[in-house]
Amino acid sequence: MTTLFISPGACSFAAHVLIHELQLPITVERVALGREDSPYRQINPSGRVPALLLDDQTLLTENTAILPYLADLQPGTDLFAVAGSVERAQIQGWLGYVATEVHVGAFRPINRPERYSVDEAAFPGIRQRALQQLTNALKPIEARLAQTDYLVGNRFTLADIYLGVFAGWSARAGVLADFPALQAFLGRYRARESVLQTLHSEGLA
Ligand SMILES: N[C@@H](CCC(=O)N[C@@H](CS)C(=O)NCC(=O)O)C(=O)O
Repeated sequence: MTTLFISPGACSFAAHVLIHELQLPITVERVALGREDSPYRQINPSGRVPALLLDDQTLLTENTAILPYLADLQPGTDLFAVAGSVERAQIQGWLGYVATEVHVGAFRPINRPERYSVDEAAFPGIRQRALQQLTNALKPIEARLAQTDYLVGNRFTLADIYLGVFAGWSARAGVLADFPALQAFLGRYRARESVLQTLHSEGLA
Protein backbone atom coordinates (compact mmCIF):
# COMPACT_ATOMS: atom_id res chain seq x y z
CA MET A 1 0.00 0.00 0.00
CA THR A 2 1.34 3.45 -0.90
CA THR A 3 1.60 5.77 2.11
CA LEU A 4 1.74 9.57 2.25
CA PHE A 5 3.41 10.96 5.38
CA ILE A 6 2.05 14.29 6.53
CA SER A 7 1.91 16.66 9.47
CA PRO A 8 -1.30 18.66 10.05
CA GLY A 9 -1.20 22.06 8.35
CA ALA A 10 2.32 21.55 6.98
CA CYS A 11 3.22 21.83 3.29
CA SER A 12 2.21 18.16 2.99
CA PHE A 13 -1.37 19.52 3.05
CA ALA A 14 -1.15 19.95 -0.75
CA ALA A 15 -0.50 16.26 -1.46
CA HIS A 16 -3.25 15.35 0.98
CA VAL A 17 -5.71 17.63 -0.88
CA LEU A 18 -4.67 16.00 -4.17
CA ILE A 19 -5.40 12.53 -2.77
CA HIS A 20 -8.92 13.72 -1.94
CA GLU A 21 -9.33 15.46 -5.33
CA LEU A 22 -8.43 12.27 -7.22
CA GLN A 23 -9.81 9.86 -4.60
CA LEU A 24 -6.58 7.90 -4.72
CA PRO A 25 -6.31 4.71 -2.63
CA ILE A 26 -3.36 5.94 -0.57
CA THR A 27 -2.90 5.62 3.18
CA VAL A 28 -2.20 8.91 4.95
CA GLU A 29 -0.04 8.74 8.07
CA ARG A 30 0.70 11.60 10.48
CA VAL A 31 4.21 12.04 11.83
CA ALA A 32 5.62 14.30 14.54
CA LEU A 33 8.09 16.79 13.10
CA GLY A 34 11.43 17.77 14.62
CA ARG A 35 11.98 14.54 16.59
CA GLU A 36 15.41 13.00 16.03
CA ASP A 37 14.26 9.76 17.72
CA SER A 38 11.09 9.37 15.62
CA PRO A 39 10.73 5.96 13.89
CA TYR A 40 9.81 8.01 10.79
CA ARG A 41 13.55 8.82 10.45
CA GLN A 42 14.09 5.17 9.52
CA ILE A 43 11.83 5.78 6.52
CA ASN A 44 12.86 9.35 5.73
CA PRO A 45 16.18 10.37 7.32
CA SER A 46 15.46 14.09 6.79
CA GLY A 47 12.35 13.76 8.99
CA ARG A 48 10.48 16.07 6.61
CA VAL A 49 7.04 15.85 5.09
CA PRO A 50 5.59 15.23 2.60
CA ALA A 51 7.08 11.87 1.70
CA LEU A 52 5.45 9.16 -0.35
CA LEU A 53 6.40 5.55 0.29
CA LEU A 54 5.54 3.44 -2.74
CA ASP A 55 4.50 -0.22 -2.72
CA ASP A 56 8.04 -1.30 -3.64
CA GLN A 57 9.42 0.79 -0.70
CA THR A 58 10.80 3.54 -2.96
CA LEU A 59 10.57 6.88 -1.12
CA LEU A 60 9.61 10.02 -3.02
CA THR A 61 10.21 13.39 -1.39
CA GLU A 62 9.64 17.05 -2.43
CA ASN A 63 6.26 18.53 -3.25
CA THR A 64 7.48 19.37 -6.74
CA ALA A 65 7.94 15.65 -7.45
CA ILE A 66 5.13 14.16 -5.35
CA LEU A 67 2.31 16.33 -6.73
CA PRO A 68 3.05 15.55 -10.42
CA TYR A 69 3.64 11.88 -9.59
CA LEU A 70 0.24 11.57 -7.88
CA ALA A 71 -1.55 13.47 -10.66
CA ASP A 72 -0.01 11.17 -13.27
CA LEU A 73 -1.62 8.21 -11.51
CA GLN A 74 -4.82 9.49 -13.13
CA PRO A 75 -3.83 10.32 -16.73
CA GLY A 76 -5.97 12.99 -18.33
CA THR A 77 -6.91 14.69 -15.05
CA ASP A 78 -7.70 18.40 -15.43
CA LEU A 79 -5.50 19.05 -12.42
CA PHE A 80 -2.38 18.59 -14.57
CA ALA A 81 -1.66 18.59 -18.32
CA VAL A 82 -0.21 16.22 -20.89
CA ALA A 83 3.55 15.69 -21.18
CA GLY A 84 5.10 18.09 -23.67
CA SER A 85 2.34 20.71 -23.32
CA VAL A 86 2.99 24.35 -22.48
CA GLU A 87 0.40 24.15 -19.68
CA ARG A 88 2.32 21.33 -18.03
CA ALA A 89 5.48 23.47 -18.08
CA GLN A 90 3.53 26.43 -16.68
CA ILE A 91 2.14 24.32 -13.84
CA GLN A 92 5.64 23.02 -13.07
CA GLY A 93 6.94 26.58 -13.24
CA TRP A 94 4.51 27.69 -10.53
CA LEU A 95 5.30 24.62 -8.41
CA GLY A 96 8.98 25.55 -8.56
CA TYR A 97 8.25 29.21 -7.84
CA VAL A 98 6.10 28.47 -4.81
CA ALA A 99 8.57 25.88 -3.46
CA THR A 100 11.59 28.17 -3.74
CA GLU A 101 10.50 31.82 -3.56
CA VAL A 102 7.53 31.44 -1.23
CA HIS A 103 8.21 28.40 0.95
CA VAL A 104 11.98 28.26 1.38
CA GLY A 105 12.73 31.87 0.42
CA ALA A 106 10.21 33.47 2.78
CA PHE A 107 8.42 31.08 5.13
CA ARG A 108 11.52 29.12 6.15
CA PRO A 109 13.19 32.18 7.72
CA ILE A 110 9.84 33.38 9.12
CA ASN A 111 9.17 30.02 10.80
CA ARG A 112 12.71 28.80 11.47
CA PRO A 113 15.00 31.84 12.00
CA GLU A 114 17.31 29.62 14.09
CA ARG A 115 18.44 28.06 10.82
CA TYR A 116 19.83 31.42 9.72
CA SER A 117 21.60 32.60 12.86
CA VAL A 118 22.75 31.16 16.18
CA ASP A 119 22.09 34.57 17.74
CA GLU A 120 18.53 34.74 19.10
CA ALA A 121 18.68 38.52 19.11
CA ALA A 122 18.89 38.36 15.31
CA PHE A 123 15.60 36.46 14.93
CA PRO A 124 13.22 39.47 14.80
CA GLY A 125 15.36 41.06 12.06
CA ILE A 126 15.45 37.81 10.08
CA ARG A 127 11.66 37.51 10.34
CA GLN A 128 11.17 41.13 9.30
CA ARG A 129 13.35 40.71 6.18
CA ALA A 130 11.61 37.46 5.37
CA LEU A 131 8.19 39.12 5.58
CA GLN A 132 9.45 41.64 3.03
CA GLN A 133 10.64 38.73 0.90
CA LEU A 134 7.20 37.15 1.22
CA THR A 135 5.56 40.38 0.03
CA ASN A 136 7.89 40.47 -2.99
CA ALA A 137 7.28 36.81 -3.78
CA LEU A 138 3.49 37.21 -3.65
CA LYS A 139 3.43 40.11 -6.14
CA PRO A 140 3.62 38.01 -9.37
CA ILE A 141 1.02 35.65 -7.92
CA GLU A 142 -1.30 38.55 -7.11
CA ALA A 143 -0.82 39.96 -10.64
CA ARG A 144 -1.78 36.62 -12.17
CA LEU A 145 -4.81 36.08 -9.90
CA ALA A 146 -6.06 39.60 -10.58
CA GLN A 147 -6.54 38.42 -14.19
CA THR A 148 -7.87 34.88 -13.77
CA ASP A 149 -9.24 32.78 -10.93
CA TYR A 150 -6.44 30.21 -11.09
CA LEU A 151 -2.72 30.20 -11.88
CA VAL A 152 -2.81 28.25 -15.16
CA GLY A 153 -5.42 27.74 -17.86
CA ASN A 154 -8.26 29.25 -15.81
CA ARG A 155 -8.95 25.93 -14.09
CA PHE A 156 -7.91 24.50 -10.72
CA THR A 157 -4.58 22.65 -11.09
CA LEU A 158 -1.70 21.30 -9.03
CA ALA A 159 -0.27 24.81 -8.96
CA ASP A 160 -3.37 26.06 -7.12
CA ILE A 161 -3.45 23.08 -4.79
CA TYR A 162 0.09 23.94 -3.72
CA LEU A 163 -0.41 27.71 -3.63
CA GLY A 164 -3.44 27.25 -1.36
CA VAL A 165 -1.21 26.03 1.47
CA PHE A 166 0.88 29.19 1.41
CA ALA A 167 -2.10 31.47 0.85
CA GLY A 168 -3.31 30.12 4.20
CA TRP A 169 0.09 30.66 5.81
CA SER A 170 0.17 34.20 4.35
CA ALA A 171 -3.19 34.92 5.97
CA ARG A 172 -1.71 33.76 9.29
CA ALA A 173 1.36 35.95 8.71
CA GLY A 174 -1.01 38.92 8.37
CA VAL A 175 -0.01 40.03 4.86
CA LEU A 176 -3.14 39.18 2.86
CA ALA A 177 -4.76 42.61 3.22
CA ASP A 178 -2.29 43.81 0.57
CA PHE A 179 -3.23 40.96 -1.78
CA PRO A 180 -6.99 41.02 -2.44
CA ALA A 181 -6.88 38.62 -5.39
CA LEU A 182 -4.94 36.07 -3.34
CA GLN A 183 -7.39 36.55 -0.48
CA ALA A 184 -10.30 35.82 -2.85
CA PHE A 185 -8.38 32.78 -4.15
CA LEU A 186 -8.02 31.51 -0.58
CA GLY A 187 -11.78 31.81 -0.15
CA ARG A 188 -12.36 29.67 -3.27
CA TYR A 189 -9.69 27.19 -2.13
CA ARG A 190 -11.21 26.73 1.31
CA ALA A 191 -14.66 26.19 -0.23
CA ARG A 192 -13.46 23.18 -2.27
CA GLU A 193 -14.74 19.83 -1.11
CA SER A 194 -11.24 18.27 -1.22
CA VAL A 195 -9.82 21.05 0.95
CA LEU A 196 -12.68 20.77 3.46
CA GLN A 197 -12.10 17.01 3.62
CA THR A 198 -8.37 17.51 4.16
CA LEU A 199 -8.92 20.14 6.87
CA HIS A 200 -11.26 17.69 8.55
CA SER A 201 -8.92 14.69 8.30
CA GLU A 202 -5.96 16.72 9.59
CA GLY A 203 -8.04 17.92 12.55
CA LEU A 204 -7.96 21.56 11.38
CA ALA A 205 -11.64 22.10 10.51
N1 LIG B 1 11.29 21.28 -0.17
C1 LIG B 1 10.49 20.40 0.64
C2 LIG B 1 10.26 21.03 1.98
C3 LIG B 1 9.66 20.08 2.96
C4 LIG B 1 9.57 20.74 4.33
O1 LIG B 1 10.37 21.61 4.69
N2 LIG B 1 8.59 20.29 5.09
C5 LIG B 1 8.43 20.83 6.44
C6 LIG B 1 6.95 20.97 6.77
S1 LIG B 1 6.20 22.26 5.80
C7 LIG B 1 9.04 19.87 7.43
O2 LIG B 1 8.90 18.67 7.30
N3 LIG B 1 9.72 20.43 8.45
C8 LIG B 1 10.32 19.65 9.48
C9 LIG B 1 11.81 19.81 9.51
O3 LIG B 1 12.36 20.54 8.69
O4 LIG B 1 12.41 19.16 10.37
C10 LIG B 1 9.16 20.11 -0.10
O5 LIG B 1 8.63 21.01 -0.74
O6 LIG B 1 8.65 18.98 -0.04
